[in-house]
Amino acid sequence: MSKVIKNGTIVTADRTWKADVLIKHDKIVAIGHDLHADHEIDATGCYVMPGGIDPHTHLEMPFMGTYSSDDFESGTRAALSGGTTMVVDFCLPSPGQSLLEAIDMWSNKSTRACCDYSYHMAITWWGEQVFNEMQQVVDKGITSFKHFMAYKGALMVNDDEMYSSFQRCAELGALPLVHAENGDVVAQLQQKLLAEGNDGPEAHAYSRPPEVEGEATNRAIMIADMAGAPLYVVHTSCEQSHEAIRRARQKGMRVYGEPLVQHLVLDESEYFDKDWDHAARRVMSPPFRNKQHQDSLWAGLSAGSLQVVATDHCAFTTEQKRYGVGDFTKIPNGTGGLEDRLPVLWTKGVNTGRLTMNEFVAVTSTNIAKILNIYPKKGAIVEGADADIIVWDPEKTKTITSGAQQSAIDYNVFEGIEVKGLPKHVLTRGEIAVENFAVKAKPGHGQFVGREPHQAVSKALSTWKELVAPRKVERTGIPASGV
Ligand code: DUC
Ligand code: ZN
Ligand code: ZN
Ligand code: ZN
Repeated sequence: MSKVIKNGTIVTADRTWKADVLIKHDKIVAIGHDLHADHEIDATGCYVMPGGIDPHTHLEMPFMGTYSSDDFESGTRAALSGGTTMVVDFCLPSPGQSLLEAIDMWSNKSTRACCDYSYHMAITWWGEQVFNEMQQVVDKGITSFKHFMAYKGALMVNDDEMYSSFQRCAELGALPLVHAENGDVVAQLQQKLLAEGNDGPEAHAYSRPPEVEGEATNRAIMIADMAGAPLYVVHTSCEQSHEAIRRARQKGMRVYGEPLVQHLVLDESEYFDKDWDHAARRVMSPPFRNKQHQDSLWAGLSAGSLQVVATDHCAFTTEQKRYGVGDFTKIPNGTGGLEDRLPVLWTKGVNTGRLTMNEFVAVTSTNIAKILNIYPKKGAIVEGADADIIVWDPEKTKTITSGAQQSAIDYNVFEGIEVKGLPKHVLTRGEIAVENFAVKAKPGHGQFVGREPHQAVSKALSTWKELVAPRKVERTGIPASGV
């Protein structure tokens, strides 16, 4: 069946204009005037934008002795309800586990996804098996590899492992990602704080100051440069990390930074002089920062030194958070945000003048589509693109409250914030998932989106032996993604 979105104003990352959008099956087939179809969607007074892409979610993830509470069904329903039509989740092998086995596990979890999804593969250990399997992972369309520089004794990888993995990424045309915090320093600060009797959630913030993030970001950038690889820094939360990214980009390195909507909008006062549950519900890594760091992140988004706004959606119930009563290091790290990312960013960014509408589309959708090499299938309103589209009502308001949310948890970190600007209709590959603000997402509709590798940037070495032998690395760069 064909559909047409009529009378709206199309907003993409690079232009704003009035036109109708014609959809057949799952694709956009025409953009123009006086288009007709079996079914009309009226967009009078609304903006027609590419659906949001959240490149950083943890759905049903085993972590800190439990599992994050939103699975692929509730998580992607939440995503669609807020205008996000694709998520990229982290496939997380336990140390020693085959990467391919982990992909099978995640494929089983994602069968009831309501919107399209892809995966990043986490490198949680290193060895010849991982080196070899990375090729097969790329062949399956997973072309980004995440490295945790924190969570010592669990997920953390060391510098030698990271350097080897980055070199392997460079030759496979894959993009390395880092969670940049100095895990050794964090572990020491945690022990010191506990020994001094600081066991509450506010100590979580003290144990992860901006310096641990700035140091790790800079270290990862230098290692990526030596390996000849680009780098994507997830959840950039502070000026120290942003500064390292800015500097690297100015030198011509392809380094990308991803602030979270939570860090842009919520600050460290959420941890102090608050009741235990309130503070613990906001424990995530990195923690919320002060106003100066927030200003730095906003500036980076409008200046282009930071490219993507994500959520790191990793939702735990209050009951799960209470595993950390008496020891803040046991509070499961993570917050929700999937369904609120777009309305909150629009309200605090576009409505305040910090972002233009086009910049909003760039940082919520188009830039990450380019970085992940899925543009213009995703992130664009052009003929031939997937019909992942939001019809956005800029006048519609609501007050965020957990009682009305799709996420499975019992609170919302944005509780009480009034947003202005909400998705009236949402289409996921041509299917209506939100109609007149009512959610109609269908479990199982979502499909895996495989990605082509980027141009490989270093000479093929292809055997583990060559990698462990010292060699000269040439810095050749990868093709510009234009962001
Ligand atoms: N940070 C979180 O807060 N949760 C999930 C993993 C992470 O790095
Ligand atoms: Zn119809
Ligand atoms: Zn992280
Ligand atoms: Zn994360």
